[in-house]
Amino acid sequence: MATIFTRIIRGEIPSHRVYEDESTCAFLDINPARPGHTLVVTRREAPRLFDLPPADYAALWQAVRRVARRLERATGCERVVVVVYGADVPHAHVHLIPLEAGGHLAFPEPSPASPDELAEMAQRIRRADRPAYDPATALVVVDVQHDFADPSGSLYVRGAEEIVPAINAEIARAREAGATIVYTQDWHPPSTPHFARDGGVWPVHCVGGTPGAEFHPDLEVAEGALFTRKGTGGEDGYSAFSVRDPVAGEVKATGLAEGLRERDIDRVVIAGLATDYCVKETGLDAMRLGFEAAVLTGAVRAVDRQEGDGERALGMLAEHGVEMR
Ligand code: VGL
Ligand code: ZN
Repeated sequence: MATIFTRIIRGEIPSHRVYEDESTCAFLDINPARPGHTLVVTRREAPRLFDLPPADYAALWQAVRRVARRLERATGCERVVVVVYGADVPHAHVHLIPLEAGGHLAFPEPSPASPDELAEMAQRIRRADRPAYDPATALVVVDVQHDFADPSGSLYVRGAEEIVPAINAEIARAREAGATIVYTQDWHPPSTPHFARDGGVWPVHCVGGTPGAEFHPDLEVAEGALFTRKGTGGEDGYSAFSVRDPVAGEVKATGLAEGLRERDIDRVVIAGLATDYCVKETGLDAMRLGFEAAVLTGAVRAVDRQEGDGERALGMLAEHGVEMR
């Protein structure tokens, strides 16, 4: 069922709208704590603010500032108080409340805490980092296949065989913590515009069913894992989440996102090959799709067609909010 905010945004319930953009909408609270009390709401229905995909989250805070500036000018208030309460309506939103000079809003029942209580709480918060792996996390092992990972492979990525022990160690850690392991494989037909001889850029590699597409023989293949094959229909399959027709440009999902969501997985940790292609695209897609993402920087290697491509890919992922581990 649509939330009351969605119904307001759709115009099914009347409101006094003061601002809107592509991903947010702001309207007056009908029970204002002060005149001008405004709610800035995401168009996307997420029950809680901190569950929003990064792009919606960033857009919401941009809108908060724009609306706050308008409230300052419109009401002549001294400051705008920002409240994220959320227990009222399960649809991500922020309250903006104009406050006159000398005015204040009461916080709920403040009472002094002892230095010991404060120290204990501060320590608890500092240690509350999410563990490296948990049941809501998937370790995605990208394309650790013969043609990329073995020095005799047709698209050998320099240093690839060195990361296999590190990946195996991560797989063991992840399984211990109840995380899901996902293995991806580049899996091309014998002829595809992905290959140089058919008009693309790459030497023939990872042809489905041939030894070149097999996992590196030292890679641990865990029981109960998910497997994703990319490019099976002749597409470019750089991301574990989507493939793209190199001629028509059409993008299709691989089904991995749905598979992860079915398991209530909200974070992916990425290792494997190659940093500047499949690792990069997998990380960008993960963020786009609303997953948290991390890259194991010691367990990836780059093609580096241009010197520095791998480093630039990591920089770009970090800019998009991917954790570098
Ligand atoms: C990849 C180039 C071509 C990869 C796949 O796995 O990164 N790179 N196909
Ligand atoms: Zn490929």
